[in-house]
Amino acid sequence: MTAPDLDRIRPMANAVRALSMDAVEKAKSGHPGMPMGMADAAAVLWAKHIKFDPADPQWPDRDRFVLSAGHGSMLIYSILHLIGVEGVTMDELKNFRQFGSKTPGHPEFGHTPGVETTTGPLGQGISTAVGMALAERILNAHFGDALVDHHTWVIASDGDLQEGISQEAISLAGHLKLNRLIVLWDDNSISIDGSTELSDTVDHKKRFEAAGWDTLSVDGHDPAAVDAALTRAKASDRPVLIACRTTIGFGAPKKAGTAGSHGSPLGAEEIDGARKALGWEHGPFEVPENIYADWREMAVRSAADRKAWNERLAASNVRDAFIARMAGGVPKAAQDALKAHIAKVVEDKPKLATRAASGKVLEAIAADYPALIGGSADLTGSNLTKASSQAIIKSDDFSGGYIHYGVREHGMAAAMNGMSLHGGITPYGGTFLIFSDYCRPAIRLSALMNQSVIYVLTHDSIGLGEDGPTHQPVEHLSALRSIPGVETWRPCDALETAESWACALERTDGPAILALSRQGVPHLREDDGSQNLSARGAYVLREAQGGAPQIVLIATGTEVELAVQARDMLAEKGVKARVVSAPSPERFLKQDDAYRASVLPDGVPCVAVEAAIRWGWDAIIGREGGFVGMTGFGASAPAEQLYEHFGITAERVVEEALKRV
Ligand SMILES: Cc1ncc(C[n+]2csc(CCOP(=O)(O)OP(=O)(O)O)c2C)c(N)n1
Ligand SMILES: [Mg+2]
Repeated sequence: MTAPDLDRIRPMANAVRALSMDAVEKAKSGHPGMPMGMADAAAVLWAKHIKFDPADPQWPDRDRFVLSAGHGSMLIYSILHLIGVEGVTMDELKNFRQFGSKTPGHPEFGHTPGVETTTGPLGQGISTAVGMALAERILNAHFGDALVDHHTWVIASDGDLQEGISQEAISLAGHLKLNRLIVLWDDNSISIDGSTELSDTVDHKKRFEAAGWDTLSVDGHDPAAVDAALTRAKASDRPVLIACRTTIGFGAPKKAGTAGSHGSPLGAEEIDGARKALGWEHGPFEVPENIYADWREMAVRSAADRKAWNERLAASNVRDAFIARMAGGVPKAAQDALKAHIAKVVEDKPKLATRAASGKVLEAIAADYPALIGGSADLTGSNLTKASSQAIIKSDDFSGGYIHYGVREHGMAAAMNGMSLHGGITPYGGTFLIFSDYCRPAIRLSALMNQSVIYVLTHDSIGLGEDGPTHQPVEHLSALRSIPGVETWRPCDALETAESWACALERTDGPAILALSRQGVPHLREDDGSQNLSARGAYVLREAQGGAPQIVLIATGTEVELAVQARDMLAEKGVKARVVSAPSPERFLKQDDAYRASVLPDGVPCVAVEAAIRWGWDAIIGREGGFVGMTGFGASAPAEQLYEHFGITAERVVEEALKRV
C-alpha cells in the first residue's frame, strides 16, 4: 500500500467508527465496540482487497464477506452505506434496529443487500463461510477460473472461535484446503463477561495450524501490516487465519479495551471524547464527501472486474450452463429420471426401508443433477446418501458430487447453508434423525434464511431397534416441525419417498427434513403415481369401505402400514375407517380449508399414529383425537418387540378408534 493510501485508511475507518457509535446511541441499543475495533482492518480489506461491485450485489463471481460476529452489525451496515449499495441509505443507518429498517440488530440475509448470510448466533458465520468457500471450489471445478474465482472473507470474534462448531468448521476447511477462505479474527481478548482470560486459554493460532490452516498475526490498527497480511493470505495454498490484535471500542477514552464498549451505547460524554481522540470533527451521521469518494474507489476497481467477467461470460462456451446453474431449479433430465424412477416403483412395488428407497432416488437422479452435492456426517452406508455416479470431493479435486463431512453434523449443516447461499448448489446431507439436535441451530438458520437445504435423516424412530434410546428419536419430529418454515417429510413407502424428494428438490423457500426408516415397509400406494399426492402434505390413501367414514386414521411413515391394517380390522367390526397418509403435516396445515376438510371431514373423529410423541398433532386431530405413539424414551430391543411394548400396534389403533365412534 502506498503512503497516500495509508493516510486515507484511518479517516475511512473513523467514518465506520462514528456511524457505529451514532447509530447505537440513537437506537439506544447495539454493539459499538466491535465495529470500532475492527474498523481499520475492515477498511483495508474493503478498500484494497474485496471484489464486490455495489452496483450488482448479486454478481456471481463477487467475493463473499461474512460478518460472523453479527453483533457488530453496524460495521457491515456502515460499509455497505459508504460504498454506495442501493437502499442502504443514511436514513437506514439512523433507523438502526427499528422495525422494518434494512439495519436490523443482527445482519439478516435477504433483508439488506450485501449481507450474504444471517449471523448473530456465534460460530454460525465462520462455519457457513466454509460452505461458501467450498461452493466456490466446486463451481470452479465445474466451470473454470474464467467464471468462478473469488474469495470468502470472514470477520470472526473471540466468541466465534470459542463456540464448538468452529472446530468442526475449521477442521473441515483445513482438510479440504479451502485456500480461498480467509478469516480475520478480531483478537481483542474481550467478551461480555470481561477478559477472555476468564474462560479461555486456548492458543487459537495453534488450533488452526493443527487443522491445516496458515496463520498470521498483525496489529489490527496498522493498515500497512493488515494490507501485507491480506496480500500474503491470498497467496496461500491453505485457508488462512489472520489474528488481528485490536482494542475493542478503539477511540473511546474510558471504555476502549473494556467489555463496557461491547454491547451498549457509549453515552454522550464517551462519544464526544472518542470524536476528539479520533480527530473526527463531524456531527452525528455526517460523513464528508472526500471520505465517501475514498470508499467508493473500491467500487470502481470492482466494477472493472465485473465488466471483464461479463465479457468472459458472454464469450464462454459454458455460458448457458452457468446461467442455468446459478438460477437453480431441478434440471429437466433429472426431472425425467425421477419420473421414470416413479414409474418403475409403481410397477415393482418394492418392500424397502425408506432410507433404501431414498438411496434409489439419488441413484436415479444424481448423474443428471450436477448442482446436487450430497454428503453424510460419517454415516454414508447407513443414510444411503451416496449415488454410484458421485465422485468424492477432495482437496485436490473438487469436481465430484459427494462430501465426506466426517462426524461433524453441525459443521455439515452450516456448510450446507453456505453452499446454498452461495448459489449454484443444492446441498443435501445425512445423519441419524436423533442427531438433528447436533445441527439444530443451523437448521433453524436454513429456515430463517429460506434456504432449500435437504437433510436426509434416517433411523427415524424406535424402529431402529437395538441401538436403544440414545439413538431413538421421539421428540425430534415435533421439535423440527416447530421451527417455522421447516417441512418434515416422513414417507410411508418407496413411492412417497420419491414424491417427498421431488417436493424437497422443488422447494425454493426453505429446508426439507426427510425422516427415513431403517426398517422395511411394504408398498402401500395403489394409484399409478402420475400425480404427486404427497405434495399437499396429506391425502386419502384408503377410502372407508362402504360409505362415509366414521373415523379417520391418520399416520406417517412406517406407521401408515398399521393404520391400513387397523382399517381392515375395523371393517370386520362394521366400522368405516378412512386412512390418511400424512408425509408432511406442516405442508398439510398450509393447504386451504376446502382441501383440508376433504381429507379430514368436519365432525369425523381422528386417531393419529406416529412412533413419536404427540406434541403438535392436536393441531390436526384436535384435543379429542386419539393418538398412538410414544410418551417417553424408547429402549434397546428388536424393533418388533419395541412396537409391542410401547403399544404402537394395529390393535391399539382399533381400540382408540372404537372409543370414538
Ligand atoms: C451462540 C451464542 N451465544 C451467545 C451469544 C451472546 N453473545 C453475543 S456477543 C458474545 C460474546 C462477545 O465476545 P466476542 O465474541 O469476543 O465479541 P466482542 O465483544 O469482542 O465484540 C456473546 C456471548 C451469541 N450471540 N451467540
Ligand atoms: Mg472479543
